[in-house]
Order: sequence, then C-alpha cells, then structure tokens
Amino acid sequence: MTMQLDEKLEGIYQDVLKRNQGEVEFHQAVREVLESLGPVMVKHPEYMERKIIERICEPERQIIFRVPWQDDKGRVHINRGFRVEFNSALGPYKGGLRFHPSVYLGIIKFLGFEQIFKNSLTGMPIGGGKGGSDFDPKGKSDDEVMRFCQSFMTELYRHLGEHTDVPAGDIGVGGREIGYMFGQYKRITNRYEAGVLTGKGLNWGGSLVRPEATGYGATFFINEALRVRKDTFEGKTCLVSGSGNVAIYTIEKIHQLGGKCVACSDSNGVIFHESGLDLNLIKQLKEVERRRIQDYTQYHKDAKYVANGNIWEIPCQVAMPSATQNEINGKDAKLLVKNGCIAVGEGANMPTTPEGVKVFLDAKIAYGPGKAANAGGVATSALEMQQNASRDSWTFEFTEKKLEGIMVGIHNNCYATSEEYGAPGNYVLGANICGFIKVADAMVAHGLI
Ligand code: NDP
Ligand code: 2IT
Repeated sequence: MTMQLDEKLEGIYQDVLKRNQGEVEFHQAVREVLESLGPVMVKHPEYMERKIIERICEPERQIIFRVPWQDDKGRVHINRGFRVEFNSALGPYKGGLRFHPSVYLGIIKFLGFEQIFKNSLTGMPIGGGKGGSDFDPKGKSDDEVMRFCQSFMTELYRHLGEHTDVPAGDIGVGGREIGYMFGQYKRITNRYEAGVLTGKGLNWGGSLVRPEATGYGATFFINEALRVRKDTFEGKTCLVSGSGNVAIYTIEKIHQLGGKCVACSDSNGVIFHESGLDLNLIKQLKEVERRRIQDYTQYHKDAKYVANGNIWEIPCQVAMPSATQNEINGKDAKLLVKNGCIAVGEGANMPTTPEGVKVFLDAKIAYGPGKAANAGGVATSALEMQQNASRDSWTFEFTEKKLEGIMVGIHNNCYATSEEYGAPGNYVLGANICGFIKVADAMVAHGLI
C-alpha cells in the first residue's frame, strides 16, 4: 500500500527499481522519501533540472570486499564486507557498520540512503554512508571477533580517514568491535587518527554519552513531541523492542522521565514485566555477560517470557521500536493505535513498514520516524569528532545537554517544515523535506559532480 507519486518522481523511482534489482529495503527507503518530495519539486524546479534526486539515489562509491578469517579451531571462513559511500555534500561519509547474517547490499544501501537525510537533520557537517558484513557475531569468541574485525579493517582502512569516511557501530558492532578495528587501523597506517572511527572507548578518544546517545536522543525527541501536545512521559506505559544498545538507553531515559517500560525483546522472544523492567539486570545480562533476554526470568519470577512473541500486542501509550527494519507491520500498527498508543519513536532504522506508517499518520499520533528520532547517535558521533579534532573531552552533563538541544532542534525543524508544507505534526514529511533540502542546496552549490 503506497501513495501515488507524481509522474516525474514515479519515473525516477522506476529507474531506481531497474538499476538496483532485488534490493527491496533500498527501494522502500527511496520510495518513502520520494513520497514527501512532490511539493518540493514544485517550489524548486532547479532540483529537477539538475537531476538532484537521481544523483542522491546513486551512491558516490560502493565498496564490496572479501573478508577471510579463521575461527578458534583454525577453520577458514569467508564473509562479505561492504561500505557504501553515499553522499559527501555536507561532510565526510558518516554512518555505522552492521554485522548481521542478513546483511547484503540492499540493507547497507537503505541504511546509507537514510543516513544522508538523518545526518543533514543533525545540523552537523557529516555526509552519509553505511557499511557492514554478513558476519554473525553471535556465539563467536572474543578472539574470533577480533580476527574478523582485523581482517575487515585490513581492506577497509584504505577507504577511510577523518576527512574522508568515518564509520561507527550499528547492529552487532559496539565498543568491543570498534576497539579491534581502531587498533588495526592504527597499526596499518601508523597514525593515531582518533577521528577516523566513533564510538571509541572513553580512555582512547571516545566521547561520554555516545553509548547512551541514540536511546536518549529518541526519548528526547518523543518527549518534545509530547510536550507540543501538552503531555509528558510521566506515568506512561512504554514498550521498547530489542535489548541492545539503543533499547537499553531508551529504557534508561524513559525511566528517568517518569515513564514505565514493561517489555523488551530480542530476535527469539519477548520479556513482559508488568511492574517495570529491571534495567540493571538487562545491562548485566546483555552488556556484561552477552546472554539472551530469556534469562531475565531466572531473576524475576513475576516476569513472563514469550518465545517468538509479538511485543506490539501488549497495550501501551508509547512504543519505541529499537531492534531492526520492518518490525512493525500494518496489523501491529493498527493494534497499537487501538490499544491506546499515542506516540511512536523509532530508535531503529525503518522499523515500520509503509502500511504501518500510514496507520500512524492517519491516526495523527506523535510518530517520530527513524531518520529524525534516532539521529542522536550520529549527532553525538559528530560531537566525538569535534572533541577529537580539538583534543578535548567534555563532561557527561555538557555533552548530554548538547544532545538534548540537537534533538529538540531536529524536532522543531521537522515540525516547522511540516507546517510550511501544510501537514502540521507530520514528522515524516517534515524530516524528509528538511533533510533533503540542505543536501540538495549543497549539491547545487558544488556543481555537477
Ligand atoms: P544491537 O546489536 O546492540 O542490538 C540489536 C537488538 O535488536 C538486539 O536485541 C537484537 O536481538 C535485535 N535484532 C537485531 N536484528 C533483529 C532481527 N532481524 N529480528 C529481531 N530482532 C533483531 O544494535 P543497536 O541497538 O545498536 O541497533 C538497534 C537498531 O537501532 C538498528 O535498527 C540500528 O540500525 C538502529 N540505530 C542504531 C544506532 C546506534 O548508535 N547504535 C544509531 C541509530 C540507529 P538479537 O540479539 O536476538 O539479534
Ligand atoms: O544508524 C545510525 O545512525 C548509526 N548506526 C550511528 C552512526 C554513527 O556514525 O554514529
């Protein structure tokens, strides 16, 4: 179920389908942006003349490479590595690396495409890129992960640089993996170039608040959307899918703001704990011991684990999808709205299908799409780059205030743009248009490149 595109945009979309066959997630991400751009093309015919959209849909550079590594038994494995350097109009390519068995070019391109507009919305000088591998870190030893990361970086390093391309984490890539990759980059290049990766450890160039930033930022965004509606998180029952980096710090900030998270999940099942999730336990299980969320019930007998459960069936007022793409379909969205959900903040990238997005927009709930709501992670990466460039490190309080200011700013810019284009409160339209225009104007200024 999709909206009608005007004739020119439909032509561009058909061309994207033809040129990128089988990359269904990339098609979905492109379509969603194009559906917002009709009125922009009327106001700015120069974008059409200069084929700005066609150029934005074609990555500046795509790198695909072999990643051979050996497991602890000496067996050889081959994975595929990717880095899509999508758009550098606003700054060096910036975006995370995802290690997950489902990774293929279509996933990396959808993420890289969204990253262009997200990074533009942050107001920071960063272009869009994304990378990763079909490597599955689950069940691997530390040494295996290290050998994989070293092999991955042995090819990738030549494409990176603090002024060229600056990766960070995403699914399956956190502080441990960034450490191994940074070590290998430093060894090969003989340069202590802190600004080449973000999400680094605190004692070797990382920034305070970067681990918390995506979850905190998504919560700040929804907090602001609630404030506009003269509402707050106080006393709200919330669902947070996933139990990784983004989920954990979303739960933390919601609890700080007076909300109650009653459920989280992983790819195997759902934990429901009516009296409120025990975040310290989740951190211990996931961040320290790297266990599965099912083990939560060993410590809380009143919590329930539902294998293969659907978290969106639990009644809530606020839902924060923080796991993966297309985790909320049209049916889930209808159920959420029917059960009284008034706000959805996307910590994950593209977690809602087009059918689901339509349900949220029609219901006029406070719906913060990923490229706006989860921009706090990459924004804080840009703050890390800023600290690296000045060889400085800021306090937690100072950095968190900056993050909050950036998220409120993104909210307000998206809201103002949605009003300007006649759909007040439609953050999808606001984010797509606001993010796009800044990139488009820079591309016009730079000439045909
Ligand atoms: P993590 O690897 O820390 O956690 C991912 C979580 O999502 C895990 O609980 C995982 O469960 C679950 N998950 C992953 N893939 C699937 C799947 N195919 N089906 C069901 N559950 C799945 O990653 P992050 O928390 O960093 O990332 C979560 C989301 O947030 C992603 O969409 C990412 O792109 C997005 N994001 C991340 C940012 C960051 O700074 N890290 C910034 C902006 C967005 P399991 O362990 O079972 O796989
Ligand atoms: O999707 C994202 O914005 C991220 N995974 C974070 C990217 C970054 O460079 O911090």
